Parts: sequence; C-alpha cells; structure tokens
Amino acid sequence: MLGKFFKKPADDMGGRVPPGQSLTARFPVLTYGPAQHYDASEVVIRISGLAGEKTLTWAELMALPQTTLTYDIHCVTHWSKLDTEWTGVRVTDLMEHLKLDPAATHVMQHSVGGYTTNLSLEDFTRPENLLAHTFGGEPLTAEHGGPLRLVVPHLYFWKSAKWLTGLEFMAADKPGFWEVNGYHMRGDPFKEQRYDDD
Ligand SMILES: Nc1nc2c(c(=O)[nH]1)N[C@H]1C(S)=C(S)[C@@H](COP(=O)(O)O)O[C@H]1N2
Ligand SMILES: [Mo]
Repeated sequence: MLGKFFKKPADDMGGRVPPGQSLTARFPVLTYGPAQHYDASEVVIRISGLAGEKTLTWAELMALPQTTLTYDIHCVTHWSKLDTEWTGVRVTDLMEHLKLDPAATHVMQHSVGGYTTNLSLEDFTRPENLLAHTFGGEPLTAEHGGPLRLVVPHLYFWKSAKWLTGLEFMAADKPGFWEVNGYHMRGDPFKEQRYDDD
C-alpha cells in the first residue's frame, strides 16, 4: 500500500494531467464544420453588450502589448497537450481599453461560422488568457483558429473559440454552441466538468 501511495500515476506529470486525459505530442484539429480561411487584415473583433459597442481591428490589436506564454491545453475528447506556446494580447490588457458595466457577469465568444461559447467574467479575465495569433513562434494556422482565437487554458479547449469575431458582455450566463448541446457551462478539466450533469 505504501509503495502505491508514493508512486505517481504513470502519466499525470505530478498532477498536471487532469483525470481521464491522455497526453498527445500531436496537435489534433477539432472543429464543428469547416475551417475558416481569411486574412489577418480582415480581422475585426466586435465588442458588444455591457462593455459598449466597439470594434477592434487587427492593427489596433497588434498595437497592444504582445505576450508569449507556455501552458497545457486539455480537450474534452480526452487529449491533453503539455507546454504549448502562444503569443497574443492578454485579455486583461484588452479589458483596460473597455468600459465594462459593473452589471456584466459573463461573456459570450462569437466566431466566424456561428460558433459561440460562454465564460464567466472571472474565467474570462484570468491573466494567462490570450487573444492568440501565434503558436510556437509561427502564425496560427487556419485549422487551429488563425488569424486570431481565444486561448483559455484552465478550461476544456472548447471554451477557446477559434476565428474570434466578437465578445459580448452579458448580465447573466447563457449557453453557447456546445453548451446548448449538453456540454458543461464551465468545463473545468480538473473537475471533469464534461457534460451538463457532471
Ligand atoms: N469557432 C470554433 N471554435 C472552436 C471550435 C469550433 O468548432 N469552432 N471547436 C472547439 C473545440 S471543441 C476544441 S477542442 C478546440 C480545438 O482547437 P484545435 O482545433 O486548435 O485543437 O477549439 C474550440 N474552438
Ligand atoms: Mo473539443
């Protein structure tokens, strides 16, 4: 028993890998529907709801501080990938340029093609979250959400919208695309919040 107690589970890297996940060195593509192909010059992020109406162009986003961070990502389809490196604008740096109504409690991410996913304001404004345009030092490919996607690494990866087009600030929580279809409203991988009854 003692031996078992002291032995780390084979592949959880000392607690870095959430329950039910396997490590992959590959970078699987998971998209509902086709990938979206468009140029960085066409990127416009529309801010709406309880942060006023505002648009941010690619040039405006590139003029904000750029941050490179390395962290692990976890997909609800049971793969995790360690030490992925992303560059982009921190959500917290973007928020400094928005006038947030104190009534805002949640955010809906909107994408080209209609994909949406919801976050609480607390989950959205974590310091490690990025509006990312670069992966491992290379421009983010279309398959992985380039030119610009959100990366929210502490939640399952469906909470990170590819081909981001809008951030809608809301006074209540509302399910996005997969949440309407039975996925959990929050999606914490360490709590295995996969489905809405987890
Ligand atoms: N716009 C959009 N964003 C999306 C998706 C999608 O289908 N459309 N899939 C989500 C899911 S389920 C996952 S696991 C990740 C996958 O990102 P990847 O293809 O870069 O691995 O993107 C998320 N963001
Ligand atoms: Mo996913």
